[in-house]
Amino acid sequence: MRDLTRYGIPAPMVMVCIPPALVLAALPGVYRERIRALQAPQRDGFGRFALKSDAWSGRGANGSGTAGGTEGGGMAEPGIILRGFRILPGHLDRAAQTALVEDLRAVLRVAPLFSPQTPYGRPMTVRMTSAGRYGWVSDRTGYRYAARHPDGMAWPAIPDAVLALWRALVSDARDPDCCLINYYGEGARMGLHQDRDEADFSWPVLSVSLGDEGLLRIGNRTRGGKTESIWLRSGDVVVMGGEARLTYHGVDRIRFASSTLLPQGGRINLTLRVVD
Ligand SMILES: O=C(O)CCC(=O)C(=O)O
Repeated sequence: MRDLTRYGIPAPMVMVCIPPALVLAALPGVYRERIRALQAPQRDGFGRFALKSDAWSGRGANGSGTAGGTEGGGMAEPGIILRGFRILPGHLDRAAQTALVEDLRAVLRVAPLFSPQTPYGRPMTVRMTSAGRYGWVSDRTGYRYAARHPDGMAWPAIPDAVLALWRALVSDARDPDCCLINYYGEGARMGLHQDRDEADFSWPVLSVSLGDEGLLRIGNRTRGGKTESIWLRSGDVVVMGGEARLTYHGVDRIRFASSTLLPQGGRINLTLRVVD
């Protein structure tokens, strides 16, 4: 049986044995969305799916020659599919998460977190920095990739452990150009948006969550319409590719201090992108 409490569904609701349709209808919306997310893999036959080969569509599985493909048969791992977002709960164990945080501290010593502004001059609540050939920046002149940190230094290299994740889950034929590092302190959030500053949308975006839980909201390929949400926890990895590559998404809130990974609390999210 799946551990539904892991998705924030209270234990008593899990234990009572009444027809699932009745339970679903009676639940508040946010619980309903989580249960639907859990059911999705069973509905579409992706209760288990092979990474690289079908973790996303568009590259790799059919021998496009530019992605990792299915060599080795792919690694099967339980996952959740929500509107095409492939979520791998707990992909990184605690030791891997801790090691990754250490790697990121080294990045931040060279390229500190900064507070971006929207093009409309409003400060974003998320602080950020990047590693790789490009970093993502935003200020009064717009959203864009830049070769340098706003303070003028080149971005540090993407840590090996992060590249290893990309190579294992997405492609070993081409590395990402940018590892955007978002830090969500208490009260930080990210509005619904599309990731569309990259040149080639056939490359997926790979996202890694560390630290406090964050409520990911997933919308549609155009603005508006119904959305669904799922709590992401430390160690969860998400692949946004294929049809989901241009889907609106955002983080409504975090549960500050819900994780012990970061001593000061907060949530780190990494997104790996091929830029040009
Ligand atoms: O924090 C997250 O889980 C999502 C981050 C995101 O959407 C982005 O950086 O574009």
